Amino acid sequence: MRRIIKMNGGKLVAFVYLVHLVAAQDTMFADDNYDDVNDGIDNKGCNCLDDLIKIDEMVKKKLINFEKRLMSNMDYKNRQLSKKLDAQTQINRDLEHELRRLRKEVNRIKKTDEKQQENLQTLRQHLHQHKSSIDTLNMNNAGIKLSLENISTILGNLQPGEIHVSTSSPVISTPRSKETTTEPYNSLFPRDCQDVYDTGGMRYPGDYYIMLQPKTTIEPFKACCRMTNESGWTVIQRRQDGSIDFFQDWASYKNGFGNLEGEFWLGNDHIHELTSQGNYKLRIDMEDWDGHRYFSEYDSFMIDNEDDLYRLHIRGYHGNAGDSLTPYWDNHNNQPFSTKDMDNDERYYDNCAEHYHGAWWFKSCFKSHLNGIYYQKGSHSDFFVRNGIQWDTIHRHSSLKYVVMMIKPYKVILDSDSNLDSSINEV
Ligand SMILES: [Ca+2]
Repeated sequence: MRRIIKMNGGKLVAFVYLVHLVAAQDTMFADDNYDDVNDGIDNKGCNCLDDLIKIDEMVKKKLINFEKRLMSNMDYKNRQLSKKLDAQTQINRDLEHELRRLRKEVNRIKKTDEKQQENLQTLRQHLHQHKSSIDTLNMNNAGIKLSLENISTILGNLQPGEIHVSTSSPVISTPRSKETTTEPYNSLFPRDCQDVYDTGGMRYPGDYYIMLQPKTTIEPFKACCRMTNESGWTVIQRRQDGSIDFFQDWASYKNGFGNLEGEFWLGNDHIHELTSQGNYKLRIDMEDWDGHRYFSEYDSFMIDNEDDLYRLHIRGYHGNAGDSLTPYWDNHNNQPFSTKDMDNDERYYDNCAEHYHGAWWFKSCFKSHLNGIYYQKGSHSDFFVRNGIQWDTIHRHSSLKYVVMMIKPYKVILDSDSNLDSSINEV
């Protein structure tokens, strides 16, 4: 047996295993020969060497056969594995190909999307230009109608022989200065949004953006008109999304700030110029964060010029929001305007504008303050901090979601609050 082991050298472990396997398979044979050998020892003498040689040859044959079968089986398995590997490789190639195709498709869609975005942007620009052109045309239309009316008035007042034709002067004159306001008003521009309505422009309800020039204004300015089926409101303030900071100084409130198409304050100078043209009505539309809508109207509204600190003159409340501008206590009527850098309020120990983070016709301090902080969802960090957009008769502590303040001429002469004649559902 040792000889057999030496013969197979490096395959020692496999060989030992195989020998045991063969020996096990040939137990009967070995047992028979063992008996013969024992018989020989006992009865005929020792024939062990011949038997061992026979066993060795037999084991060799079996080993060779086993090795052949094993190799054959391994070849078969290898071929099977190769086939599977080839198939898997092909699948991988197909997947890679599909992945490349999908990547190309994604890139193509991306490029198409970018192109469409560019086209959309271009279309938006064109639309904006068209809207501006339409606004300009409407504005010119209103201005021309006004000018024609003025020319008709002038011609009607002229006596025969007073007509002088000058080829060097335009038919429509340039806007007049404050020094010439005693002469007939003949601006190219409407004096307010009701003027636009009255002259036949912009009869479809909605917001329009046009140039206005009140009677005493030297330079026309752009304004937002909210047209209804019955009239044209000039918007002087709007809060709707908190995009504009209303904690501004005196100069900003004087000249106006913000975005006319979003949130803005038209400017105290312009509000004074507009409301100095005659009796004006103020309307305030409001909405809270529960979706409830309110309005307050005042049939007389005017503010003084800067020398008089834009003092508020207001009366004639009606509406469903309650009167938070002219109540008995903290009546805002006749109060000057205050900002964080111009304390005109009646609270001697504090600056209401700074304390409540806004600007208003504060007294000591307010029953309404529509220029406070815009709180998203109306929530305050402190329930008792009243620095939001406040209208006390709606709620003393929550902040409003939406506010628009707008004005229009109102022809009724007010003798007292009891003789008011207006519709509370006009808008
Ligand atoms: Ca004060």
